[in-house]
Amino acid sequence: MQPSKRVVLALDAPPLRRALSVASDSLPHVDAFKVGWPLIVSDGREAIRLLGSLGKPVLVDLKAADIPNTNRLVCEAVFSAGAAGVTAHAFPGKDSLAACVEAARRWKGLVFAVTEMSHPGAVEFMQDRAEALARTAVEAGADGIVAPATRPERIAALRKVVGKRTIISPGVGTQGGSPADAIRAGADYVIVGRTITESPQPAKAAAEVATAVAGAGHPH
Ligand code: BMP
Repeated sequence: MQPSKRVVLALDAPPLRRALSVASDSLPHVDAFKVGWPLIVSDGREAIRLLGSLGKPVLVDLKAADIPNTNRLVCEAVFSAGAAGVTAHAFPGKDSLAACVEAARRWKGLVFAVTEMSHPGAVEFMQDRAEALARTAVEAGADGIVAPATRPERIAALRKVVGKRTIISPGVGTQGGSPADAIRAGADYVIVGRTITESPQPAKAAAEVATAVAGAGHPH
């Protein structure tokens, strides 16, 4: 993934036809696409293939959270379909995450470990353990982590744990986070979904996010 706009477009809702149209409208303003469970369940590998054919990396956000063998099988399925990266939870432990990393290496793919999520409920169980989860991500060899744009101070705290590893940060716009604040706090990329996908003018919305990110600079 080459940082330029530092925006990852999250495509969650089917139909695939609509996701592809938003992706192609937003193309000049984003560095990658992220596709999650709803589109994968409805359109599977075709979603990864067709989004990839637009010429930007596709991250598959399945938040794998299983035993090492199943995680490995999930990652192999995802990378063999043409994905550039996957997400996996860190909480099942270092061995489960390392299984993703091992599979990713065979495909020159990336693994992003989930630490503290962006929604309010993440303070119930995840927040207290987020630094430990980030340390597990580093120890397992993950390429980066997912950290919450809704709590920029938490991005800053987690940046201290992961050093130069990539931080991708969802929670911008619809969930209340600011793209500029997330970047200033230490995110390398913001992940943005509905602010773009549900806009009557997705290209304009994507351009606005990219402008806000550019205005924040990227100090790290
Ligand atoms: P939206 O901008 O529409 O809120 O979308 C955010 C995207 O990031 C969704 O795909 C969601 O599943 C994902 N995400 C998140 O919102 N918070 C997290 O902590 C981790 C995520 O992957």
